[in-house]
Amino acid sequence: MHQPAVPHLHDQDPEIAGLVEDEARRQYEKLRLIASENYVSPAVLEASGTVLTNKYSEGYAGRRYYEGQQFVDPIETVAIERAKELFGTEHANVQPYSGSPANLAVYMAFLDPGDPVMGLSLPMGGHLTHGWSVSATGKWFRSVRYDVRADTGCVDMDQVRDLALKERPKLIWCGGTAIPRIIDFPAFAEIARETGAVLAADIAHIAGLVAGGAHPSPVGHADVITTTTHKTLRGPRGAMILSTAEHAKAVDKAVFPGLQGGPHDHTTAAIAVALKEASQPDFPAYAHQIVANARALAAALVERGYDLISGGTDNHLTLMDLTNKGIGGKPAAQALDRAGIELNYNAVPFDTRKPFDPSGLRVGTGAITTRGLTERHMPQIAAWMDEVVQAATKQDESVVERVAGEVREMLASYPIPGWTPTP
Ligand code: DSN
Repeated sequence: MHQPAVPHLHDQDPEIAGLVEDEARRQYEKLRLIASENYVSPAVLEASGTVLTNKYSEGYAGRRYYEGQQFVDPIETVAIERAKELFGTEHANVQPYSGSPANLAVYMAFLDPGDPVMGLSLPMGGHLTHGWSVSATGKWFRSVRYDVRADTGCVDMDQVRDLALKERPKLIWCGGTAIPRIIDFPAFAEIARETGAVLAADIAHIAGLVAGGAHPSPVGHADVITTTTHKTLRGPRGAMILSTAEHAKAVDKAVFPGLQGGPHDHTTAAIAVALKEASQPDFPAYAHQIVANARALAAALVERGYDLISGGTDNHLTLMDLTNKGIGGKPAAQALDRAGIELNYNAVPFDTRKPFDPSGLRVGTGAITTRGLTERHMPQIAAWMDEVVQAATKQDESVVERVAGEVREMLASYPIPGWTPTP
């Protein structure tokens, strides 16, 4: 039985209740190293599961297309004010359903179809919505891609400037999904200014680090900032767009009515709660601990002979290239998952393998830090990972099973928010 209890779900739909319970146990028993995931607080979970899911609220506070907004308006206003306060921005829109719609809204606000857009290419750590070919953003806009340097694994700012001067993108994206190093927002801003582009910073991965002072902020550099709310920021599945007052109208119009219908008010409430949590005095310690854990894990992996893109990390994530280990990212990730260590296979810069079976693994520390793991646990995690990767090259399932047991045993001392196992 789910703890806290979900009696109505149990009675009404035991099949789904059972699967939810299984997922909760899975999240409890696994060492969750997926860099874009976290565990939200019980308060965020509760806000997500309220009667607010019953409401339609197209429009914005005081300007809705449905009646009955007496309580939804203040909820959305509180979320907006908290976002502005936490990140120090003049404007916030908390309605995007998730990161991809938030990014699409930026195109809608600033570009016309066919306009040039520049972003970090996907296999180099960018995001689909930064103009990658299979995404609507790559099909409907003229996409220009910049890379990381082969020798440093870091974004090639000379190439960014040369390409921007040559291609004159209307929009430049910085940020992405697999960038282990600090994003140089001032350098991007200078290039955007010089070339007359709008600079958009996608801080989905690092928003919690920015809020907690563990990564420099793009505020004051980027014209517009997008972020999901569920990664290091530790909120519900959702997104926000932050901007200067100058762009407020364009951003709001792009989100609604440009792209979306009614906002998900239960998510808005949960975002408000998460933003309150992120503004508490203990949040910076959490953000810095995420980075300390990622650095300790990266160092322990290097010690075991793993090749890390850029040699290490400045944030919550590490990108491992398994080429020298003689195994692809996918079989390694699958063996690690069977061993209770959950992460995702990932392309590495200049990957010679296919995206569905690339050379790398992406590892993040946001979720395990929420559980209370610290630097002292990281050498053990690296040792387990190494044992399993080596075992996977020999198809040795006995190691995988033993590690899964050891992982479960260690994690039993580190509860997860929102679910308690019953014996
Ligand atoms: N899928 C997200 C991630 O894992 O980084 C980005 O969209």
